[in-house]
Amino acid sequence: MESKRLTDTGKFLSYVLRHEPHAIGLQLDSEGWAAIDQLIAGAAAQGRALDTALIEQVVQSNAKKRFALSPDGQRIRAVQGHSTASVNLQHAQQVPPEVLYHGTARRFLASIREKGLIAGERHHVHLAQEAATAVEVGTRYGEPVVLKVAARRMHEAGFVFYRAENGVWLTDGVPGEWIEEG
Ligand code: HQG
Repeated sequence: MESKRLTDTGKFLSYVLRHEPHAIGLQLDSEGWAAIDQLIAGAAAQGRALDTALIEQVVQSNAKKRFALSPDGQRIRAVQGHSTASVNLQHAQQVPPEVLYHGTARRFLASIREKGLIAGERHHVHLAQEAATAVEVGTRYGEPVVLKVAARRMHEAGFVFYRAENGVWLTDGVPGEWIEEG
């Protein structure tokens, strides 16, 4: 299958499974799961043809492993990155490594210095284990800047960190004192 169709379908799935399930009348449970037959029917009503094989291929081929299928193959969810209030995914708490990285754009730095890292529309601040990943994330918004977060010391001070199924690290917010500009 050509990659454009997979990329395009992946973007659509991110949109409805993370942000706007109501756009196609889809119900997500609090862990973010949607019934695949409802997803297909909702998409069809909007003129978008999906089928199980296409959905499975997107799940498998997605480079960031953004989606997961339930063991019975009947349901799908995004593993992180939600903004919709209907989902409250209980991620696994984990002890973070000494340093995690956050990629952002230079134009956000003044506000980050003032307020720390805040989740914004999404449910968490997203952090990466590798600086290179953070560069890519920051590039989406402008000239990238990589911030170093003293994650282990933050954790020792009582902050909670989670690791999503696809390896993205999450926390509720990062006050400025834990941030170092690389
Ligand atoms: C910035 C992608 C001003 C923050 C990536 C970011 C990630 C502030 C933007 C995932 C701020 C929010 C998430 C403050 C934070 N003042 N700006 N106080 N605090 N910001 O897209 O982290 O491809 O919601 O730096 O790989 O960029 O979607 O978050 O620039 O894991 O799977 O506010 O999205 O994954 O932007 O990206 P986003 P993000 P996917």
